[in-house]
Amino acid sequence: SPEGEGKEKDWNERTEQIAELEWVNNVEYFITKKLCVWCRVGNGQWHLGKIQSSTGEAACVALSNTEVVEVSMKEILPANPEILEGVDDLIQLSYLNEPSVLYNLRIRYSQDLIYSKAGPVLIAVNPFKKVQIYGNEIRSAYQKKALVAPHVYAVADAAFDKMMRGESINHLHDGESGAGKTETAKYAMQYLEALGGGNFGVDNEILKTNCILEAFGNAKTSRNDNSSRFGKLMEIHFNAKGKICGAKLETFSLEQSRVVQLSNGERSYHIFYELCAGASPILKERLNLKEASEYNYLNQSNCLTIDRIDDAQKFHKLMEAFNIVQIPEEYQERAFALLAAVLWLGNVSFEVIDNENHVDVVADEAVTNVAMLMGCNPEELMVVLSTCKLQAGKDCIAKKLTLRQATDMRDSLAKIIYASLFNWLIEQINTSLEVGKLRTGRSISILDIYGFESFKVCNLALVLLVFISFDCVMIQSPLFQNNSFEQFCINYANERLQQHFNRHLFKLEQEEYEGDGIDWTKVEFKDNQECLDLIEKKPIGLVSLLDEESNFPKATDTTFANKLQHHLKSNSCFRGEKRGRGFRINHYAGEVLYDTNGFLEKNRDPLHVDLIQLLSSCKCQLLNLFSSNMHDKSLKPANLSESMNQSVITKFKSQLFKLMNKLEDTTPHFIRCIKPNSNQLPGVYEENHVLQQLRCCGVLEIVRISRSGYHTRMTHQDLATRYGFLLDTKLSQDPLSTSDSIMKQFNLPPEMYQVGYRKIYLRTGQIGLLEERREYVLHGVIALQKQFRGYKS
Ligand code: AOV
Ligand code: MG
Repeated sequence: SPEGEGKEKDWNERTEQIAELEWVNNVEYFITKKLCVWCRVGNGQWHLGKIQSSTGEAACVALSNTEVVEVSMKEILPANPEILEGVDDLIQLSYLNEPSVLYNLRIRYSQDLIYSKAGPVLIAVNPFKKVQIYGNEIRSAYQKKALVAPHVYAVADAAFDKMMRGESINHLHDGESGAGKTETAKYAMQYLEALGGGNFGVDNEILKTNCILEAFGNAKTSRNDNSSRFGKLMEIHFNAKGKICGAKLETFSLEQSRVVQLSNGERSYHIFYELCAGASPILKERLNLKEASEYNYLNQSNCLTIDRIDDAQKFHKLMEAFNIVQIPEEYQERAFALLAAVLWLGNVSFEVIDNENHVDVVADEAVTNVAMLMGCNPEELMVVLSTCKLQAGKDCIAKKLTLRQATDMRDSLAKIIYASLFNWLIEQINTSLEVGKLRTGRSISILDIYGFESFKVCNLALVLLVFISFDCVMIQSPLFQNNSFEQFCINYANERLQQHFNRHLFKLEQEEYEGDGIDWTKVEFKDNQECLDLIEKKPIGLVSLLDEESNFPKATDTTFANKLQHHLKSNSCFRGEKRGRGFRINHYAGEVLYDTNGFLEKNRDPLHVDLIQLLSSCKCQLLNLFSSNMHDKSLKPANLSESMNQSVITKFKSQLFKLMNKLEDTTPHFIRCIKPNSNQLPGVYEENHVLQQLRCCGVLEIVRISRSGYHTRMTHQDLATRYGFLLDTKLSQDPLSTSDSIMKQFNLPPEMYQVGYRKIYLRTGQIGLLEERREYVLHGVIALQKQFRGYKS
């Protein structure tokens, strides 16, 4: 081949291509050397085997169970040599194909090695059991760099080091629901707390806040017994010595509908059950509290407890956490009273008084308890729950509500109280965490957001449920959950995060190489821009159309579905349903069928002026505070009615954009959490389930790009400043030629680096050589200085 051609091709990519090429041309070699291959047989599973003979089109393969099968060559892929079995970074695999990656992760998983690397990304496979890889000893080993195996501790440690060098960092935890994001995030926090602890006392508090957040923001769903129903960004600030000096918590979009409406087998927020189970007899009496099973909001889903979870014990833990975060006891009790009020609200019932379905509130124990707990007049409460005020000229007339409207009003009140309480708690936590109010510019943020959700898509578990519950009388309630507005919001947020991930790992990287004029072969990746366009584009995107239709009084879920079909059918990520109210979106993580039922109503979520007034009239200070907050918010923009009507999805979108802006300014570390089976079982590794998740997050592409990419990059100026003094020759004025001299002096092989216009690009591991050399020289200097001082004295 002409000279220099080799250089043009990227080194590693070339080896990989050669490997694949060799494979195709060297099937004979595989036969004679008895090398292993992967072979896909009838059921779609990959099996290890050895080729016995090949016709070019097909081959006879002896599987490891001694069975011999004939398969098309298309169904055969090279397997890696045994020495590469269970490598801790997928980059090391000679043959990068799906069965090899799956197998590698499986081998590690079976040895409780739940963490692996895919280049810069940490992969965490949920063990669903306690594994002995955490705790003080292991943590300090990572801190001392005595352990280097992939671990969330290692990621936290690297982030910490980077931060101390002046970069702002964030960890992003991605993965489907129940994959382990929240747990992994907690381990990362634990590590940082241990590292930066011993100052101001905040460090102790950060982990404790998790306990409060999980009680109020997590719930049992069909996919995860402790599912986060809100997103959170925890920003931990450090001082110049690397000690924690404050933290800030930001939360996103708590799922409010869960307070009033549950799907079968799921629970509402943990706190309700914990309160009912754990409150002291005195507290119970003061709040007129009953068993969880007595409350309609809780007993509607036939699920009151979680296996192996003791709600009462959790309640005591929560009280401890409250004290650590310094929420005064008086306020704790007020908060509990409001929770009890929410529960009693669910028991408020209505009686129909005319043939137009208008209603009155039934004056029973429920409504008196609510009034007592909220500190308002029961009559007033009953009026607010069953009437609406209409402005007729100058007069205000009260109109009776229908059963449906009154129920909605009651549920709205419950949701408003709960959501306000949640936000208030976050404020309390923040007040207690922001010790010293130091904004040092040194921070690490940890983002843990609800995972991608789709019911029905991969839910063998649900199908099973149908069979199991045939004995019960549960047939009338829909066992299959529909994907609704909440899932749409969650998946939209995940779609945005995925783009952030893509941008960082693929787009920006490649753009930077090209912009800096270095040789580079592009890696294709799955871009999700079209899906985001489908959702966000103005004026014809899903969000705009939803808002438009929500403002249109006569619109129904069906007209909305038709409108979507009409305007969006040209987008390849959209598919309308022929009949009914459904539509499908082809998300990066798979296709999801949504049901428009309830979309418009959930999106409107009108803020009832009557409810705000009621809250402000209550004797409870917390409720007064909530109502004035709502007033403030609704009054800020010039047009009151407009902001009151700002739709849920619009608010969600602007929150999401704020978050993304924040993320743009920081160096991300990605942790991809993988759920190995859909039943939350230990030791079960379902290949297809794992594969789907690996495909969604483009693991193979990440490995490919980082194999052929340059992990470390530094401006020539920075390189000269840090390592220039190591040069034997005189330092040149031009940083670029200094870079060149440094590379030459340290004999870095030419395929291990590239010199761009602005920066130097190094492959993984190369910077370590330079650092070692620098440390060595510096230590020598320090030792000399010491000696010198000793000599003088
Ligand atoms: P998620 O945050 O990703 O789901 P979690 O972090 O809540 O998932 O994990 C689900 C469950 O898996 C936990 O309750 C643990 O039982 C188990 N688990 C996860 N990681 C580990 C680990 N490292 N070691 C032991 N057990 C683990 V969601 O919030 O539903 O998207 O919305
Ligand atoms: Mg979670």
